[in-house]
Amino acid sequence: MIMRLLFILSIFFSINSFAQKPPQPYGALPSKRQLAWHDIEIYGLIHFTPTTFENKEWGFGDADPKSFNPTDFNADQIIKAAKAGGLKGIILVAKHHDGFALWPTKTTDYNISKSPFRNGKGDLVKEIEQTARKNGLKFGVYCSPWDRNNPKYGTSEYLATYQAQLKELYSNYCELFMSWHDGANGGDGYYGGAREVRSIDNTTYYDWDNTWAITRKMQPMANIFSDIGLDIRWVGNENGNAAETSWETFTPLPPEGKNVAVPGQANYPQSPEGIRNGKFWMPAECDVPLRNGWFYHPTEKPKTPEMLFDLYLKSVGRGAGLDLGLAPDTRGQLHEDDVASLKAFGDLVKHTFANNLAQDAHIVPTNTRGKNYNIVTLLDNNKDSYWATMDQVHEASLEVDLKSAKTFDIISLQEYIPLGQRIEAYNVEIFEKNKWKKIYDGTSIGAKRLIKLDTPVTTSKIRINITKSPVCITLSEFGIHKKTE
Ligand code: FUL
Repeated sequence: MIMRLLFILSIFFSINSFAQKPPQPYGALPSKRQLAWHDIEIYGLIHFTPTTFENKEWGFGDADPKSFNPTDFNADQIIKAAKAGGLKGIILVAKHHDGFALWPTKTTDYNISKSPFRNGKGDLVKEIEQTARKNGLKFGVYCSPWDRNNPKYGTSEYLATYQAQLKELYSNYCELFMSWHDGANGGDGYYGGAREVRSIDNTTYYDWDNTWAITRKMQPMANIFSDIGLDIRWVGNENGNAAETSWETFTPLPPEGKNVAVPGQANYPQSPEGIRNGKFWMPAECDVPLRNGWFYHPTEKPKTPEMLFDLYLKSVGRGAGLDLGLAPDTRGQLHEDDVASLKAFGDLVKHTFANNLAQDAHIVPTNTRGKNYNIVTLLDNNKDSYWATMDQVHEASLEVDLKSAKTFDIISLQEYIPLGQRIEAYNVEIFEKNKWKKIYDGTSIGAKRLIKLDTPVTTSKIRINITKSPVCITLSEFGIHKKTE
């Protein structure tokens, strides 16, 4: 009798503990550095070099270093404005295509020490870095591989210079969250006075495998951005939006007629959407300037807070990141219009998402993996806890009882991405006039999905139906919100 009881108990406990094992991961998974990047969501990209003083977008590389002479540089003003906009990181263009280094580099004379800035004793990379950190923002660098000033550009000697520049930037500015590499690859330039066109073979010239090995070794938490990764891919446009369906995974493929996929030669048509079941976790960064250009031009105006909010929904709200270009003027500060726009945008995001109208809801799922994966975790404001279904359950519905009628126009969903991107299709229904009415049909969720309804709806019950997943489902957060006016 006792033996039988023990046998039954052991079966009961083994079933229960089996049921509560975490789901197996699915597909390509994010690394620790990528997970940290997903948390940042919005960050800024500062362009401020002699090109600002020339009122151009691409400096030729021939501007006199003395022209870099901001009348009232104020890192605090720039960083505080970024912070008010909700930005959680800053990438500084430490060297743009014009080749002017904003730090006192040993690699070229074309640098800040030859300018009047701080009487030739300045280091603008340090000033921005330290101010960013003081204000709680992460810091990263952009060092252009193309260099229109350097006489060695186009020869085999230049790579050592570029790699030495990266090493300086990786050594002197603490932990970086990003190393940003644009895909501009040669063309006309000053090149030490030669003033000619220099083309390079971008499949080999920058030796990316070895160049990025330096990044990995010296800055293991720096996400390498380029048009094809390694960690973060370019979204394929500079408008600031990912595609409606947006996968976190990607497989860089060589363009037609080529046999290697390298930065500057990606399969761009697939970049906005990503590739379902791609070989790598390589989420999209949506880079877009706050104004029209990346550099400051007095005739331009910043985007309005409404436009920025829309971009936020179409980038962060599609599992991507938003990288907003900030352009200090010739004083070395952000224009007051930019400051105002950033602040209003930051407030709009903050106030809209401060209040989850589903906070007190009662959610009933059609399946749950066990008590460690309880549905209440969807409302705990902690993306590290999650609800999951049993292994064999690949479809599920969540009925959300809001307890009273709520008016909202944004629905927020998050998958538990450390276990991969799993969900492929879902829809949302609301209970209206005694029946369920479908209001949205979706595909990808990933790190975050913000569904914006054209007009607000009022209801006391919502149903989320997950209709397609190759494996059991995970969700970490759910929210409904009303965009503030
Ligand atoms: C591009 C560059 O060519 C632009 O000048 C700018 O820096 C943008 C962010 O990246 O590749």
